[in-house]
Amino acid sequence: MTEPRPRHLFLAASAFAVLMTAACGGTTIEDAQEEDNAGPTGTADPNAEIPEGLKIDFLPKQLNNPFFEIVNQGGTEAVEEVGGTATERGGTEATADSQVEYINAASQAGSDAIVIAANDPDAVCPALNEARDNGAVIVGYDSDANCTDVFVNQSSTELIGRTLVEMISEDLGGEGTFAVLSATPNATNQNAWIAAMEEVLKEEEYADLELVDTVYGNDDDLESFQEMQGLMQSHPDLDGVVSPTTVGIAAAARYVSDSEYKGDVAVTGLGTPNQMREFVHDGTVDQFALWNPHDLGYLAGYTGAALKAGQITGAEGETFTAGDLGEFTFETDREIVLGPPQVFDAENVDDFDF
Ligand code: RAM
Repeated sequence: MTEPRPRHLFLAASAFAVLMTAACGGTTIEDAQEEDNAGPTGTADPNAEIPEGLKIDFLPKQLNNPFFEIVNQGGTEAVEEVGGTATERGGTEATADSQVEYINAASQAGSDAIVIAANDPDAVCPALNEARDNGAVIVGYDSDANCTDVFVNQSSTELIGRTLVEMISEDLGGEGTFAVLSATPNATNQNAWIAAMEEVLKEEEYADLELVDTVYGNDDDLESFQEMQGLMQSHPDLDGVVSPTTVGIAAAARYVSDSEYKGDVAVTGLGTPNQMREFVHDGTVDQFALWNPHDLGYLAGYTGAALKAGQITGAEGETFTAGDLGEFTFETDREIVLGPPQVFDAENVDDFDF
């Protein structure tokens, strides 16, 4: 993939995220989710060498999702940089069942690190725990499970929820009804972001915004399109939709751009610039957000290698170097954060190529 040109934005953003995470202090939603996680054990040796030939397996939520294609290119790049072998494993539907099969396959193939975007916080855990017993370290990326060793979070959960609320509020002039078109009902990441949005919506500034419905398109393009259509049938006066998934927002925008609602119903959420560009230029979408998917995969790949090598255990305060992205610190136990989301609009969407 072509690097996003204003890369410095993302790097500056990482530093900002660290500050934000420190400033916000109580990451309550994340903490609540992580109660059952394995957590750091042993002592880190920052000087430990990454052994050659590590087998690192990436299990995205599903294949053929353009977002994960970019994430996993970043992951593969990192693994190649440390002299290992990256394997991407997954099915075409975002289900925990299919992930269990691929976790078992990775484990049987002698995986050193399983890097997973979980489709369910619990259903993948028996298989992941077995893989760990078989020698793999377990890294959550994008969407965590309750049994990972560490989690590579794309951004602070609170900040993503806040950004989503801010965007729909700006789109609606601070007043109106909106619905959420999410991914799968069990997705850890989307559920955490929706919970964060609900918290932010309690603030006085957002008193005139009303979240009237939440529907699930299962990160399937057609299902998401139909859910968007269904939303307009059940709420003909709806003012906007927030879709915190790159699959959902693209389908919602396509539906609205071709309907009588274009210009009337606001569409925002999390999307890739390459998928959303046409809808920004045709006036369907004013703004949307995302992080750098390539960097998320790259950071997750380095995290898997560093964890397997013993450079880190995931304890608060540990630091390691993730190749070109530089140094990262566990600001809290078992979690590192890539950086804050970037907002895209007509002014900057053409500056990004992913
Ligand atoms: C979809 C997936 C992924 C999420 C992005 C924003 O591609 O649901 O998990 O992080 O959207």
